[in-house]
Amino acid sequence: MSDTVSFTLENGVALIVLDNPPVNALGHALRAPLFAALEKARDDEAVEAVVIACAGRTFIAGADISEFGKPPLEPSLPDLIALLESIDKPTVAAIHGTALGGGFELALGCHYRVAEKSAKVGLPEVNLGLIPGAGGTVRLPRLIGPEAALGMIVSGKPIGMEKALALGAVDRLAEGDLRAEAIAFAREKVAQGGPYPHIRERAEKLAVDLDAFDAAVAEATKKARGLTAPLKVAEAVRNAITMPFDDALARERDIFIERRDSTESAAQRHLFFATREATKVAGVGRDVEPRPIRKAGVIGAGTMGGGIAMALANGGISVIVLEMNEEALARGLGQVEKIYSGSVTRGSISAAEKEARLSRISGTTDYAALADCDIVIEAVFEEMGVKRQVFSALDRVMKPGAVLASNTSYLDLNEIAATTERPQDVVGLHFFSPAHVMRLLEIVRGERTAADVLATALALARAIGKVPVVVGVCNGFVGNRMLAARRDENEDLLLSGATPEQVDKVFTDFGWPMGPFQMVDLAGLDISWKHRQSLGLSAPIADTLCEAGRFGQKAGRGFYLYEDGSRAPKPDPFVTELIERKAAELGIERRAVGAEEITERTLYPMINEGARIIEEGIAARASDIDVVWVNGYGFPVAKGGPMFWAERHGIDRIVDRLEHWHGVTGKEVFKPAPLLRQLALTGGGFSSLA
Ligand code: T1G
Repeated sequence: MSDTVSFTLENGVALIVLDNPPVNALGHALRAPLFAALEKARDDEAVEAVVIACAGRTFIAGADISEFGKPPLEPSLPDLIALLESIDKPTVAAIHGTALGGGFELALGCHYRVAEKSAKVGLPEVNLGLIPGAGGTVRLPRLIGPEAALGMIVSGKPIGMEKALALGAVDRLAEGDLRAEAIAFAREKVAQGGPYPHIRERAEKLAVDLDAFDAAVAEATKKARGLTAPLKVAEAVRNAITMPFDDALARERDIFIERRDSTESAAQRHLFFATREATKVAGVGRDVEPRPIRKAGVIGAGTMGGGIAMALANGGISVIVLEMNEEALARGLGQVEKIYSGSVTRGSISAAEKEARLSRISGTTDYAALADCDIVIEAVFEEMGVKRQVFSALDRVMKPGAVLASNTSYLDLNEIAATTERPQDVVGLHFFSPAHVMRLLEIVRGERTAADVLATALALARAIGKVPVVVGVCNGFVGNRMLAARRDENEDLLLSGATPEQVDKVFTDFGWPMGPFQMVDLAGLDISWKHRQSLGLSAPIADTLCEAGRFGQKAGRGFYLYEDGSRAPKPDPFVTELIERKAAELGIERRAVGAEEITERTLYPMINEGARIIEEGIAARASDIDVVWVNGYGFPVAKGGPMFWAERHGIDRIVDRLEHWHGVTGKEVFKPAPLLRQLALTGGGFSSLA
């Protein structure tokens, strides 16, 4: 047939095997020969049944995402499945690995599904801003029931075979050789005789109470977080209940095409590839072996140290936490236990899983106890002298080849590495608080960091479910450096005439989970106050609030009031009066400040700093910056990240407004970066830099 599709006939069963590495994505190179193979199976009288299997590590993992946005090539996936459903001989999908998206939809076009016990099936299109576009929202409800289908497709999470068998999503689990057992299964069905009903003809599970279904929709889409696709999934699944099959199928395709062509989906597909691209690091090819990590050490049992220890334990790695004294150690480990207990109470993990994770975490006050760790991550006070002391001690104690990592959020890693005799083993692992929750991990590459140490950091990130981005050494690396570029303007906008709630609303309208003033109230104004003091900086309004003990939510007041322990921010006349007074002291005549100005004076400096970061090589590519901001700071997924958004918003427009605000304020953060000017002139975007 072709180099991607083979066709063999064994004892009346046509075995069609797809081979399109790495994940058998259903690109045109696969669809065309597969269509021919299915026609052959349909028309050849010697064929009594059909088995579709895949070579490599997985069954079809979906449509080829890289084809979206390009002119569609026939045959389409729906054409393939329609052909499959025209075959009145038993058709069986032999599933291993992850049958996802269009792959699972193709399997649903078969009469039966036989799977390996370790396989998973799912419809994750919602993660790409899409809905299934080849019948998934119409066939799956018929197979497993509308509510079960709704939960799977809105969450986008695959299910394992135990659940899939119980729901009826697969018909049999293979005990041994998948292909042989799928062929035997097909022979059984031939022996039983027809007819062989397709899923499209089965409607018994659609008899559900629509009010109950609508209630399930409300529950399932609660976490849509402003994304459209989850809501559209619900609409399509509801159509499967209320409409004839073909009408629901046609409506599904219309919705899929509308979503595929949306900026929201383009943003989410950009992030899919950007996240994977970020793991491709210059000088760290696939031939560079990571060092094995069996045991880790963490220095410091505070909020960050405890969170990092949990992240490691959650990834199955045993951890020994070092603190300066027993009391601090007990306090830190006690906090870890409390957080795990909270997860059990909320039903996030079982009590057994809590015990399993806790069993991987131990404590010590003696550096010598860390000697045989494969990696140690320090999370001590953010002060260079303290870091240097810790690394000197580690240099004396740790076995040769151990990786020495700093969780510093902005200090010079090269200076830290120079404290040791082994700078090549030193790397930055910048976790984001809470470290056991936030997915971003900035891997800071020092001048001397060895390639296999970077490979080790990347492998560790994958093992503990983090999203890694390798960054260079500068103050704040990527995320915090861009945040600093925005931060000064937050206060200046208040002095200019905006209120905290006006600024925060512009952010939440944009899609951020919360605005900068709600965020600093949540994090604690005292944290940033100490940071400013360490840098000799001031912020007239925030400093005054701190001097008054108004540290934010934890103090019941900050930029907002939090009455009776509520977390709901209320505007506070004290803050309004303070802003007016400070503006008067500074001779600033306050005026109306519009939403556009707020966006220009906060988001544009970030993008400008991002351009500088690319120019300096601190980030290897613009999409790495998008990955940082979406996974570490809550930048709205639907906007694809600051650099993706800037390219679509118009870089020339951004440069023009930066010029304006640079003229008005004279501030460096508004002076357009040369790269930004160049892109504005050429009309290219950041993606043109690839
Ligand atoms: N299309 C194109 N390339 C893909 C791909 C896909 N569907 N899935 C993976 N890749 C590439 C990926 O970019 C990487 O490339 C390599 O394969 C290994 O991926 C009509 C419309 C399958 C669980 O959303 O979840 O079907 O970096 O590093 O960690 O209704 O890939 O090596 O060059 O992620 O082992 C629906 C997406 C599509 C599944 C494997 N399907 N993929 O994880 O490897 S839309 C998905 C994954 C659709 C239909 C709709 C994962 C994986 P490179 P990887 P992994």
